[in-house]
Amino acid sequence: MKKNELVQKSYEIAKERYQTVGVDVEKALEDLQKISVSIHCWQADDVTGFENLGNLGGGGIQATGNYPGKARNIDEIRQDIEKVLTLVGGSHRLNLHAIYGDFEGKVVDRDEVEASHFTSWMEWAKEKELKLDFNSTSFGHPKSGDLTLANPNKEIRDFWIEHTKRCRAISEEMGKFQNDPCIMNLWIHDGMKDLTVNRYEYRKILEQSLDEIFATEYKNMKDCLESKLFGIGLESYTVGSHDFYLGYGAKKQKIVTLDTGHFHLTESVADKISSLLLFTPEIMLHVSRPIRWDSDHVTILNDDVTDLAKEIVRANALNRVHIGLDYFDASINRLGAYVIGICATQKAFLQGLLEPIAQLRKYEENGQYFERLALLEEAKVLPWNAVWDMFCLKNNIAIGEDYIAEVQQYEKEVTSKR
Ligand code: RNT
Ligand code: ZN
Repeated sequence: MKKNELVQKSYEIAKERYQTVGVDVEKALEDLQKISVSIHCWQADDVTGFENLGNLGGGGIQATGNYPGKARNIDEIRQDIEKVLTLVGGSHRLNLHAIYGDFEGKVVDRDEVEASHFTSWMEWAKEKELKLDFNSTSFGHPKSGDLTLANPNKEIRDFWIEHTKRCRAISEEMGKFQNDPCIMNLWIHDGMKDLTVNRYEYRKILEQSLDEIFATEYKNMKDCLESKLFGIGLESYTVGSHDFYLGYGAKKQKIVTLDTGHFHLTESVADKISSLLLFTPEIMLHVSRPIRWDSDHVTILNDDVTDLAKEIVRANALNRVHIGLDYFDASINRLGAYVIGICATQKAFLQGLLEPIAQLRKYEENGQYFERLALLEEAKVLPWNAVWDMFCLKNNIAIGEDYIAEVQQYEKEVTSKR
């Protein structure tokens, strides 16, 4: 039997099987189709970007590995993303960092970036039916040091305030151009390697910098703030901790970004969803995979990710959660890494959408906790994979593992020649 027929057949059976637990598979597929993933541009080139400022050093972030074929310029990144889009279903977004501007060989420092440097991205994205999201970039620059927006040194702080303000203005232009809000994420690495006696001071400075940055109100962009537990070289203290941004976000009604790699390893990020939904306007996600620490391994389908997706679906909050990816593995085929992470995220949401939630809630209402636990267990092994294959078939993309060969082919023809 041909693969397509096999998929069709399994799907029909799965559909009936799901009916027995009151789940409408077609509705789940429709909903999955509408979920877009904000694809991070930085997996394509190990967070290098296109600035022409020379070898920056500066720290704050690090990709490890030297797998051949990384994108070396704007055309190659676009080519790679276009290829990725042929291998995944659904319509998506592209998440750009400020260092990925189209600087045309010119030296443009971070306090000089402007919307014109992103015009070609906006036009390209429109052509590819992608919406853009954006990020300020405070790492990898001589002025990055240990402290940027929280730096007591006014000159350095002002430099980063100027950069971040400009990034908001760029995001506004992107949002206007694409007629859909551009989500701008702010992550800074600010912290201390060793014990500090000024925790309060730096946080106070950061609060003031943010107030200054957010003084201008925009209509076509949305701000989000990303915390972190610690960074390499900054192990003792992170100014922008989760408590800090949670407080700031709740007070100022800003979006808080949850990067799944930025918490204690036993902490449940899924559990944060419902609280954030109550006190902050929306949520931005960086779906990643911590290994021992925030190692930014490729997102895979694991309990952390499915729990997260299920919580969002259970809270009926798909319209309030922006789903982005964040990892940069330089040790394997980078394009394949994209496909694995995007599909894993979609699969997690599909599992959430296929949950027999009505029955589970009935059990809970009746205090039938054995029944609830039993059905939760059984739901894990219902034939969601047949529905996933159907999603691939409907989207006219490689089914299941078939993308492996396509990635290999692209490597042979394109990336291995770089
Ligand atoms: C770093 C943060 C941040 C970055 C990107 C490149 O720990 O997760 O989101 O990964 O901005
Ligand atoms: Zn992140």
